[in-house]
Amino acid sequence: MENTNKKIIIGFIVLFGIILTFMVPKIVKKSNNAPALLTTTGANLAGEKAMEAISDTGVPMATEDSGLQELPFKMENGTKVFNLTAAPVRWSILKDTVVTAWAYNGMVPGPLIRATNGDKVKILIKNNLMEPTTIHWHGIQVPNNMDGIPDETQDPIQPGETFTYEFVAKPAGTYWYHSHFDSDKQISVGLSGAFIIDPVGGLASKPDVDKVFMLNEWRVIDGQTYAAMPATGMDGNFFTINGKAFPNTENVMAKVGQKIRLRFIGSGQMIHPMHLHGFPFKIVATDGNDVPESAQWTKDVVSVAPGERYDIEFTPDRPGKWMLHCHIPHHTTNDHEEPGGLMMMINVI
Ligand SMILES: [Cu+2]
Repeated sequence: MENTNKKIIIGFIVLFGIILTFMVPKIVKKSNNAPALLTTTGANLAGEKAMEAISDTGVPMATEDSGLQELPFKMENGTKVFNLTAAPVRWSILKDTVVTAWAYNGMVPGPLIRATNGDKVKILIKNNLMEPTTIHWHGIQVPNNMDGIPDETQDPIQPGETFTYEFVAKPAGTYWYHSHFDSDKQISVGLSGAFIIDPVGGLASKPDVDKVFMLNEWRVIDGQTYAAMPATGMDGNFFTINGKAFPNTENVMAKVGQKIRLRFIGSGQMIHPMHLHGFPFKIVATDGNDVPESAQWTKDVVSVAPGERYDIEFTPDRPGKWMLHCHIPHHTTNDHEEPGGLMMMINVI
């Protein structure tokens, strides 16, 4: 009898030991990995502020109706001089949906800066925001003091100030520029644009159609704009290609047999697997670098992660209205209603 009791007690101790060995680390691990700050605690004032609605007080309606317009330049002593101004603007992403954006030159995305490999460029940025800012030239091989990192490579550009970035545009490829100050908010509400550096003599593949598409997310609740910060639970509920949601996205027009080059730029905080109906395409450049022909993947979906660029090329062999869209179905909705968001048509005649 005593032996049986001992056995039961030992059995319990062993069982308890097993539970301790296997369960406790899991419980501890789970709590270590828990998203402790899904929103903010309220003690983090800067965090609270970043998650507030973007102020629309006194913000004018945009006078431009499309983003990424090519930025004119002036030639000064062999240098191409471009001017940017960062300021808030009310921007229409759909007929009945207006966001409060922080924009370069009053458009979303900011202007398309175009240069030829080896050009000397100077870009003056005037800060008309209520907060400091800087610009990072993503992927372009600039000198370190032109890299746009606040407090590390330059002083933040204060409201009212102008800063001059100056570098040689190289190498050829698809690049983009964006704020590097409080980028969680500033990029999310519009402070980015495309920067294309053409090879001397143009692209070897000689496309007939060459378009840039910047992919973004927006969070609009009760008419107020918030920076879409998926990592905080502040998901986007609108999704844009070049600052417009479907059906207001632009269409690509082409003829059968023409070569089409599309350059995707992931300028938001989410990944977008872009799917083309009708034709496979080749990935001809990644992050501004040409892919050798023997290494070009043939695909009908390309996932564009934040910061990435993919240049694709294809030649339609039959006419039609061919859709191009993100394959995360939520991203093809406008505030949860399909169709919308990241959809557009390739109209081949
Ligand atoms: Cu998507």
